[in-house]
Amino acid sequence: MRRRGLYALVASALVVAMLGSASLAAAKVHRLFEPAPERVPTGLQVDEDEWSVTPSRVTVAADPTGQVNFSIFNRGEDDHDFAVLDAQGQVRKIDLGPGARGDLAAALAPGQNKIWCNLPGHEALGMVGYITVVDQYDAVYAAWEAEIERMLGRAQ
Ligand SMILES: [Cu+2]
Repeated sequence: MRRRGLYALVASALVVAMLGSASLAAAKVHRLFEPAPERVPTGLQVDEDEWSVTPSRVTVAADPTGQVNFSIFNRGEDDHDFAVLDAQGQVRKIDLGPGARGDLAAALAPGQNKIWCNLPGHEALGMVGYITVVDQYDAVYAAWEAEIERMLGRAQ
């Protein structure tokens, strides 16, 4: 990861050299570091209904405690639950009566994660969805690198 920081530093120096105008370059380099690239949200809302499970966003990252935070709303007329597999492969779930809201925090494996209603037959009826868990650090540095590439492209 230290190499990425070095890359950012070298790229910044390149931008300064290529732009020629010190003040303009300073402004552009400043933009590299402030504001910081947007962080990936660490929580999401999930709507459940007959028969769907709908996440408010599909890409999330763990919070500083290592957990993804779900806020679930059963908008349906029947009982449902909300289930997700944690990083240890254990089912984590919360029961939700009609109109009920609930929160669940779980440490999830990176990559695609299934979220579903674990009541018998409900998944087969459509109560299933997917989210993708990304690494916050990698995502922020990817955004930085993309910004550097964009700036270098503009400077040429
Ligand atoms: Cu259900």
